[in-house]
Amino acid sequence: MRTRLAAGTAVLLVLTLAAPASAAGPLKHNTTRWVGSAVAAQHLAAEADYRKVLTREFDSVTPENEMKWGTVEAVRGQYDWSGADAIVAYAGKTGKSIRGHTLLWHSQLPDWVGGLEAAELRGVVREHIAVEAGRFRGKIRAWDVVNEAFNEDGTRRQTVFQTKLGDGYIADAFRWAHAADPKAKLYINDYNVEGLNAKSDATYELVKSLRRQGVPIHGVGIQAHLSLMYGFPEGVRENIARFAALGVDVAITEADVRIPLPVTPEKLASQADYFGRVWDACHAVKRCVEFTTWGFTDRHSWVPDVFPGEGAACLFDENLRPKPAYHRLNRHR
Ligand code: 9MR
Repeated sequence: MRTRLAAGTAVLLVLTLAAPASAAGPLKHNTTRWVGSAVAAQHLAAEADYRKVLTREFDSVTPENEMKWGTVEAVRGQYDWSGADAIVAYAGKTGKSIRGHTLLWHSQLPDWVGGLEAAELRGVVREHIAVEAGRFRGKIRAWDVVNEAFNEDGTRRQTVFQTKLGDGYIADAFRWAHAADPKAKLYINDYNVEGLNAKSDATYELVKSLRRQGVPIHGVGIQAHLSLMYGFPEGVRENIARFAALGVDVAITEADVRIPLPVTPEKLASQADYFGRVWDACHAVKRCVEFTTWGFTDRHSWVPDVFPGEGAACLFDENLRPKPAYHRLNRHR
């Protein structure tokens, strides 16, 4: 018996050592976290190969633009849920979890909202949150309730909400979202808060204070839009850990790593390293529950439009072939 066990162990050991450095995937089977991607309803409808890879690799989806205020209510009182509903239906059919994005953001805001006086604005924000979070009640695992509320120096961004409604608009937004969908995890979400810096400090202090006041905030979303041009942020793991210590979850919500073009094998290796370090930092902290990328294929990415000369920021190339970064994430749990 003893010999048989020993032999079995030896076989196992040999098998383990012989396993390739990168597992075959899919990504969703290689992690205990939710692994997601931003998704666009139009590509989902038009491109079978896009749909196939998304369905195979990920277990969570975030509508890239379909749930933003400017999309759902461009004209006051006239709602268009077509894109959002299509993604929710896809998720239902394929068993994907949904990250809702986003209830309150200064960008992609309908023009009509900007011109309102404070009292009316407050009512309209409340109504918007109640209607949207209420429509998808029970179907959204996590909502980005407030998006990008801070400047880089940690002061509040002077958005229409901040200037007209004051500091308390954030707490109000969370309370209204919680009333509309009590089971959804509610997040504040931002970019350039990956590492330890003035902006992540401000986010930390705000979450701490909201928790003390009993405001229903359950998570911090770290977008993780990185670029090889700016180096890897300092202290990502420590930063995730300090948020978790406040008693909230953390999610990587929009990861991508921009490459200054042209793409070379060396740059792809650096990109893999950046993705891998964020992935590892998330897996090092129990309460980091999600790793979502902002799109999965270089065929469709916001990056080239916004950063001329940079691109190829995703895990799969334009032909949906996995890049070194994909293999890097599949290497470790
Ligand atoms: O990827 C989105 C792009 O298609 C939109 O045109 C853009 C509008 O501002 O928003 C992009 O997504 C953003 C996300 O909603 C919030 N964080 C930054 C993302 C990239 O700009």
